[in-house]
Amino acid sequence: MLDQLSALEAEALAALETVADSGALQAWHQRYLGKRGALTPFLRGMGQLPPEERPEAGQAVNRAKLALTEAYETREAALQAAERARSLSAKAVDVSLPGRPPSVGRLHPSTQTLRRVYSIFADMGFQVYRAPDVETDELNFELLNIPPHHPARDMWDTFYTTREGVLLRTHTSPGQIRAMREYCPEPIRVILPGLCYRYEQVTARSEMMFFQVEGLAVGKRITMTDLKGTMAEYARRMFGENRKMRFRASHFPFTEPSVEVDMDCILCEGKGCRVCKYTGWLEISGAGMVHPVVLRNGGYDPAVYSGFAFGMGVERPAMLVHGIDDIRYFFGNDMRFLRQF
Ligand code: 2NM
Repeated sequence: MLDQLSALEAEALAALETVADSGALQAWHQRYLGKRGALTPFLRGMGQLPPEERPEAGQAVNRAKLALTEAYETREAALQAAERARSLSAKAVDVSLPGRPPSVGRLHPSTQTLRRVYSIFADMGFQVYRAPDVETDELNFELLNIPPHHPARDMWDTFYTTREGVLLRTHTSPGQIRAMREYCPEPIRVILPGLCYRYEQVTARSEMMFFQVEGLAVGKRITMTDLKGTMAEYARRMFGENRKMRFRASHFPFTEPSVEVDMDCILCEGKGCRVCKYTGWLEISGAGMVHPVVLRNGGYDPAVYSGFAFGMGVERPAMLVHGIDDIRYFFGNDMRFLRQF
């Protein structure tokens, strides 16, 4: 019996050598180690042996079973490794190829310009004040010294809503009233950025929706020289050193006196070109000293307090700096445009 056992073991090990894939390996396992495999009769045959031979025979069978099981596991691991190696070389991955670049977003050019403006005015002590886009007629016009039916209203073509007295703000000035009422009687320095809306013909030079930044300083001895210094510092930081500026008399209902702020044309250095319409000057802002009526509406006594205010577009300076010739690109959502900034 022991001879038969070792003959079977040798046969099984030799057969295992020829097994080349996992299917053949399973067949081998069934044939030698399975329930009805070649080893089972030896285990079953124990009972027929004389009792004194049983321990030795039992140990021999167990040893043979262990040896075959170990050989099976070794072969199984070797086959798996070979299959993995085959699949790796067949479906090769070239790890030296460059990866797929993740698509990275960017800030809208108006946002980039706005952030430069915030930074410049922050250095002069102005904080950003946020106010709603949907406003009342009272805040957008009346408290800014623009009464109903006054001809000054023709300066703003307004989007009215279906609710009486509610409109889309035509400028960020209603936020100035909100800021004054929130902080009075403290002195304030705020800028108000945000979208404004005007019911206008859309052209290369005017959109129905645009960004504006207004500024406001209110205190006890604020004068027009403070306004001029603030505008000059802004122009230098935004458009470069050695910028020249000038004030021209103008009119706004909420300021008195009112001015237009010009700087020398950054494209022709003041010599005259198509962009500055051969004047050598570019208009960068409207401004003035806050009208006493507006100061009072904001909660300040105009006999004690004074202030300056200014308002300017955001897309226009961005167009100048980047040489963009049509304002409609800003809200056209065309990636070919937006990707350039
Ligand atoms: C401008 C030009 C001039 C302005 C005035 C005020 C307020 F509320 F303080 F009176 N806010 N904004 C102002 C003054 C705005 O935009 C062209």
